Amino acid sequence: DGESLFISDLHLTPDQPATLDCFLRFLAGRARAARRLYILGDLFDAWIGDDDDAPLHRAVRSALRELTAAGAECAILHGNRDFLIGRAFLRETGCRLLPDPCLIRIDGEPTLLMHGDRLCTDDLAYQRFRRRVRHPLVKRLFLWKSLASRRAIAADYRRRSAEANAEKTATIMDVNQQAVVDTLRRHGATRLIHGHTHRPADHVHEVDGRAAQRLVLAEWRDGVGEALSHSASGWRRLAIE
Ligand code: OKV
Repeated sequence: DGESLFISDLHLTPDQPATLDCFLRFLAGRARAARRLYILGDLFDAWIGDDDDAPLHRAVRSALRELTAAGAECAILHGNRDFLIGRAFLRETGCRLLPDPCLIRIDGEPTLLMHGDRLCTDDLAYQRFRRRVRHPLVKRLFLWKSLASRRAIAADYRRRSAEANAEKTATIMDVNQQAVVDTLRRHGATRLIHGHTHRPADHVHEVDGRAAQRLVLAEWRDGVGEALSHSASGWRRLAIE
């Protein structure tokens, strides 16, 4: 019943036009022929509100609208950067927002979809930042500000985050193994698909004596992407150029 495609971490930004072009070609080609596209967070490198009318945002909105108008379904999860994607964006693109985590069935197997940042429980500074900026009242106060002051606040966050990350080790920035097993168990899932860590791999975890699979998606960069595909012929990683 058609192909499902999973992508994440495109981090679209005007500084990387080759990656934007790659994504637009993907939407008009492989994705349009698929039954459903899942975007598991961080489609954008930054998102400060649906009212941001930057050219990149307009190009992506209309390309997603063309995809959904052509009959492909597009489901999107918030990432750690574009968690302010809201109702106006969804209305304009025809995309559906899924909660993080979201349990779906693929081939009868309970499969959990996440962005992945919630699994990085060793990064206490990031989890604190996450709780703060995702608080409904904090989000509303931020969105009440003018676009100009939101841009200034966001630039400040990005500068401070780059400084903080330079001091963090690779282990702190990866998923916590216990968090993975706890999450799989809590949701009764035998498969987990996520992005965020930029460490594409197929992992096997043991959950209560049973094997569970964790498929980690790759980031898109320098005009090259990756999509995880599921169809009647099984699972495949596709290079997107
Ligand atoms: C997103 C991340 C920048 C990581 C700020 C309230 C507050 C939202 C915000 C500002 C930043 C998103 C919206 C961005 C993610 C960064 C740097 C690091 C690790 C507030 C609500 F508190 F200021 F009022 N933000 N932007 N980072 O530029 O897209 O995820 S962002």
